[in-house]
Amino acid sequence: MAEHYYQPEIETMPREQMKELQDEKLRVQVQHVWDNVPYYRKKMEEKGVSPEDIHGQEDLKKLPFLSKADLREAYPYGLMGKPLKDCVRIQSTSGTTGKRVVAFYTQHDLDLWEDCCARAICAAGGTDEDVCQVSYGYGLFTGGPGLNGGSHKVGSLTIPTSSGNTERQIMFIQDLSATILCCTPSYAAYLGETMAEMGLKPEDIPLKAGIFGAEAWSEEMRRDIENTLGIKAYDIYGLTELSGPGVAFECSEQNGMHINEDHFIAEIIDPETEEVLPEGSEGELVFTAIDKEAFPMMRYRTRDICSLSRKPCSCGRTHVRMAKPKGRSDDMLIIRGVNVFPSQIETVLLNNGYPANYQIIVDRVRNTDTLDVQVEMTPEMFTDNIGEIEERQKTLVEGLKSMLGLKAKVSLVAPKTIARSEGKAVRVIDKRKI
Ligand code: DLL
Repeated sequence: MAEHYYQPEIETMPREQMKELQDEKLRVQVQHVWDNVPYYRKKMEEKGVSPEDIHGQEDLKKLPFLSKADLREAYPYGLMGKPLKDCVRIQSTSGTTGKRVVAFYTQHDLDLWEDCCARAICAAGGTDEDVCQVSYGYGLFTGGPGLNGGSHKVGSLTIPTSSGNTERQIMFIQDLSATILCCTPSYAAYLGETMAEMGLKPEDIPLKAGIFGAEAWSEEMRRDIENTLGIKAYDIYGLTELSGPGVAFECSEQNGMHINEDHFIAEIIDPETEEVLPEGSEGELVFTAIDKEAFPMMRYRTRDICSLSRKPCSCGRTHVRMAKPKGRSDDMLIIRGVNVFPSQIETVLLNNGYPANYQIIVDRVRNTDTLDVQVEMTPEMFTDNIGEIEERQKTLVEGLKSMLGLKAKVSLVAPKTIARSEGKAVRVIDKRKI
């Protein structure tokens, strides 16, 4: 299939030209922020930097960072770059602790966000012939509204099911011939499981592609979803602070997500020293939004851990690619001094044939951290033969030991005992913080 772009002149723009475009937008944006966002201007003044010091992205490092703490401090209006009367929408994060992030959008900001989502849908093969079922949550969460807007721009017939009511989702996929499914990977896995229970095979449904994101998911989980739904599964990344889904998206190569560089400049920093790291290094992703008006994020620290690659991509897109984020630095567990990402545990479980239905329970018993991984058996594995279960548990304990360098306790539980998620899955229960 020939590669399909939404805005080919931008998506395949030669790199030199892209840099010029970014530098020009960055200069204008720094001036905009200086003139209109006193909170950030103060930070710049404290660092002794003014708009005249910023000529292009090589000067980015002179600018101060913004973090979640700044967003909390400035909540709700302190980081706005436009008066409220020029704004047409707010969206908010799904966070459960502290003040949520409230992001503001002008019509221009909504347009650029929806363009990014339209690019993602086209990269997954979507056209105006497609029927796009959007099963991300609608409302304050950006997943539903973002992909909905992108789907309209592509001209696909959009089914705004939102999340939940799983059997009805499957009914719509079948009756309305949905070809593209947009939801979190954990919900896609649950839809696949429910379909199988309903006796449906991949060839019984018309889906061809899925656009899944909003949470970290492993390559193994991708393979599982692709097999159970009979589709090609594409990753999509984004965050409310920068607009929502579509900051970056996968192409047919499925090898990293192209960052929409005409809107967002990415850097990778060492989270401890805050130093910018060279291409290919793993570190914290930092973004500067160079043409958002209402909520102009400068050097925003995402806390997501990944690396960047500028290697040419066979899809023809020239935009830099980010590797699948391993997880957030604040998702990283430190267990008995060892750094553990939930995605590493997921890889071991799925490589051993288990479904992505698991929970990680961390506790502290007599001053020692404990790691307990509960994982569901598939109906085919399910048995009451204790010896067999113990053998299976032992294999997983060994697999985890070699992946993490740490001894975990593994408990195999019966199918369907771990709660399913319709949005972002909650994988970790850290009782040490309670
Ligand atoms: O999750 C936006 C979104 C919606 C992205 C739908 C993709 C699809 P927030 O609720 O603000 O926004 O959460 C943002 O989710 O910093 C990452 O930690 C994580 N995240 C988002 N996409 C991915 C992904 C939406 N593809 C936070 N892989 C981000 C890994 C992801 N983590």
